[in-house]
Amino acid sequence: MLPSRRRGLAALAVAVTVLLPSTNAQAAPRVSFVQKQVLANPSHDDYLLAADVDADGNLDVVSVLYEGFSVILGDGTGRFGPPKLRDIEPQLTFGAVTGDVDEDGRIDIVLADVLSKDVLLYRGDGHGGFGQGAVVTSTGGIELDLGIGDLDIDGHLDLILTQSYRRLDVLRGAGDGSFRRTDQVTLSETANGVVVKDINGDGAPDVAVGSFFPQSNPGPTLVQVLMNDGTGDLSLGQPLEAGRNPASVAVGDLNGDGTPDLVAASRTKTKVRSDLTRSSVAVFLGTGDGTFGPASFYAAGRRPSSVAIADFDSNGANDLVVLDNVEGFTVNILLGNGAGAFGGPQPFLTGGGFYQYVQSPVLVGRFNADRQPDIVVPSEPGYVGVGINSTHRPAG
Ligand SMILES: [Ca+2]
Ligand SMILES: [Ca+2]
Ligand SMILES: [Ca+2]
Ligand SMILES: [Ca+2]
Repeated sequence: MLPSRRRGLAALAVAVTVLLPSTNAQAAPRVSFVQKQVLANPSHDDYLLAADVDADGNLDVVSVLYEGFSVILGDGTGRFGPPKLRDIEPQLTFGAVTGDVDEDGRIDIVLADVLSKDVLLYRGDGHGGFGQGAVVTSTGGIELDLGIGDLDIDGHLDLILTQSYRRLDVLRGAGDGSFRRTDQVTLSETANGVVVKDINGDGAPDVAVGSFFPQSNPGPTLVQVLMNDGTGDLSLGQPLEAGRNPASVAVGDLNGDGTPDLVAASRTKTKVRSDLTRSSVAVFLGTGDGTFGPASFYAAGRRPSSVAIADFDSNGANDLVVLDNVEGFTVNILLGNGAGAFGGPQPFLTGGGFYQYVQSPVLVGRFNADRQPDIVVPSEPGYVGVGINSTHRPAG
């Protein structure tokens, strides 16, 4: 049952601000956040995106709902305006991306709609509004996720679409909002959690994918790395064992050697090896040539559904944020030691509520003027949870 949009709008008022200290008594917290519940009209299965949709220089949030986009404009001080709802045809998405795919200087949204089996483009008007959905391609399968990046380095954004039946398609952008389906890669697992990042340092973006719906059973599930040959053609690289159901993958330098590393968050804690019993994120240190060393596992809550990388305490070492989503949610911060190892989870932004079927990513971005990364996560119906990083300075 979808929540009533009118009810949500009528109930709108003021963001509730709650100071939420860490409840981790074991270690003195070195990070802190000011938590806000910001009205956003989300339904149970909303998918969050962060982008500057009105081109004012301040990061905004778009909640992709069953019946529309809820656009929440950031003012650059950590505050957000009232949500603006843009009705669209009913859709259900497990994956959506933002980018200026038609190169008019305005941020657009591309989403994979499971109901129509279409990939749809919504062109941004540069003021936080979006046009009618235009079909980019029809897939005929169940779309599991989208990624975006300039794979063939021609200056135009391309799309990566993962589907059921272990399919991964590359849709090459022409720069006018149209895409041409080219390569199709058969994966060893169904894939979601698409990351587009240069892994081997050749300047061509590569792709890494997790697998929330693995077909292999039982046993560890593979994170799959696809290397770009420089022309946009992808081929499967080293498979990485990352626990069971690695729903989310992030790539970044975790040990400060300048080469990208990879972390995967696994939603279940099925015992597939003894060292996985209580562990929930798998960290793979990169060699720089596209391969990775063996996994190190770190506890990160009960059922981590999303992971992202940022330096939350501004000490020069990247840290992890992991969204733990079972019934209600917790955002756990795992502080990095700069050598690729991580401390125990420090919980922040705990909220009540619900099990979210659509696995929205945890968003990391700078929503106020300081240089500390902030967090936005799906929250209770009607709201998104915002964590303004106040580690080194109280946030407004
Ligand atoms: Ca903005
Ligand atoms: Ca555009
Ligand atoms: Ca590369
Ligand atoms: Ca750090």
